[in-house]
Amino acid sequence: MTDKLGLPVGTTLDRFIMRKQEDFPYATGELSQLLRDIALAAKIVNREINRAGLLDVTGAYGQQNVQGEDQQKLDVIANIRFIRALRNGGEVCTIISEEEDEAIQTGNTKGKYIVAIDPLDGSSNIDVNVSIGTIFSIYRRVSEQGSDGTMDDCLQTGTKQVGAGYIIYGSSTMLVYTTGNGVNGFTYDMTLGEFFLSHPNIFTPATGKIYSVNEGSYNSFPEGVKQYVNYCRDNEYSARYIGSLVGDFHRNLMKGGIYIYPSTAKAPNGKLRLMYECNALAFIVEQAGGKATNGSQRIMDMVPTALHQRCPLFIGSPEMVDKAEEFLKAEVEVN
Ligand code: P6P
Repeated sequence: MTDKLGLPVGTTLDRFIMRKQEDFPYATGELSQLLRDIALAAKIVNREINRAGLLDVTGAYGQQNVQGEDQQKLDVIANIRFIRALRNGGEVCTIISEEEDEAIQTGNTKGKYIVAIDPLDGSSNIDVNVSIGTIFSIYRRVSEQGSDGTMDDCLQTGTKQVGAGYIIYGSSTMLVYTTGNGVNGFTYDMTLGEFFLSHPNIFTPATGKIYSVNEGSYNSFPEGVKQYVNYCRDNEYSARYIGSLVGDFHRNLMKGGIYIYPSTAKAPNGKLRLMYECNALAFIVEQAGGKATNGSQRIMDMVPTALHQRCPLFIGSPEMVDKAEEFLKAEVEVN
């Protein structure tokens, strides 16, 4: 019976980061501290989300962001919390946020890192209690320390990421991240205020039977996407689309599946943003054995030209992404 007593509580995120620090290309502790800063903000945002129904923080904020989307109150709150945590942490010189038109200079001119972040993705789901998430991407600055970050620091290809991750505020709150040495998932224990390692070395199945796409836009999909959706239907795949990228992505990562946001009539370049949604999830999925393209090009090879540029996204199990691209290629050959 005594072997049940004193069971270890598990590995905290902090201890995991310290143990893995030797894996970091720049093992001087700054990236470790940056990850801790993100985890702190995630705990605060998690608390705000969990109380949303009790405080007057649900619903629209009354303004639009640079995307022309109605900001939700929690979008603004999450944006403030993450920017403040990264500014106070001191490791980040510049932040690209979905909620900010321009890059934010933190004043940490000696900071070595740039963070691109979607502070709260899927926030329209907050009022109906559907999972939402934070998505982040970390780059090392290319300019000299001692001044503000530059556009060259911000507009780096996804292959230059030194870290990426997401927080999913779902039935449980999880932080999933990579620093280029595999993908690990941590579940938040609110009673202790700690993230504990719960999903070590995440690998996504090579294929699956779940496809995530908004079939309401089917009529304006490119022909190849229509053909792939028909292929999924003919093979009796499961359609799972909750309108929250992090929720759909995480489920597909764990079970196998594909998420597609193609070009549509309303979003000719796709809806998702390259810098703080597509690149971050592409880094994670590739580290987990998956694949992410824009339908023809590897997401992480795309050269960014604007902070908030959009791109089509095909991401998930590699064999499913390849199959979708087969239909897209056939479309090109026919045309
Ligand atoms: P649609 C949320 O706004 C989001 O960015 C993703 O989280 C989600 O997958 C997608 O947009 C939903 O967009 O056009 O299908 O409603």
